[in-house]
Amino acid sequence: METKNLIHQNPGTWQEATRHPFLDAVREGTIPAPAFDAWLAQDYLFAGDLLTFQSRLLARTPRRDGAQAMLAGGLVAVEAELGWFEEKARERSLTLDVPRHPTAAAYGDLLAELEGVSYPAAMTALWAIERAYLEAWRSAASGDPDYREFVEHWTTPEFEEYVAGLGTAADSALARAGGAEIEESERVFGEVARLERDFWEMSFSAGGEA
Ligand code: HMH
Repeated sequence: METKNLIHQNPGTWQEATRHPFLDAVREGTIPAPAFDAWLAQDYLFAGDLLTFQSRLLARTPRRDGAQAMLAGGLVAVEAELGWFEEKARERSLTLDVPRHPTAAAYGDLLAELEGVSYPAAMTALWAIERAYLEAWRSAASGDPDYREFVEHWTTPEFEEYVAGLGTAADSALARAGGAEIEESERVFGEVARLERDFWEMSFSAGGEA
């Protein structure tokens, strides 16, 4: 089993994780500001949780295939991303000191749970998390200039290369995994995809409430 099979075997789930009216509205420039701002503040919280998960994953990543260097580089990038979110929030006069929405809390719970799953499953989950964002933001590309820097953040060649590196590390781990670990990897892939969909849904509905 390889990472690409996970996407091919779950086309509907993956489509929902990576295509959403939120992203269409970003592309068209019709996203209501409250929806975008809600996404930004909740994604900042998510990125903080991701940093925690990824730090602990690095501690159990094997040296083979350059996986440690790849993941350590990713960790530096996630920390820098927190600073970038802080800067974007300042520019938009937003506070990042907001309560966690239940969906962001559920995603944080999954990240915490991933600390207890096998290495192949945890690496597969991290790959799915980043791969979902790459595809999702690609679907918002070539649109409204107001949001271009957000689209670019997750569609640069560097980010693409990072996602490919995560895929290589996950495939290498899956190639060595036993049946139970493969099953666990399939399960966490599904959970990541479901929470990615819920995250867009959460952000988009925040616009309707305003
Ligand atoms: C919800 N998924 C979510 N937020 C992100 N920033 C990423 C993935 C990519 O890091």
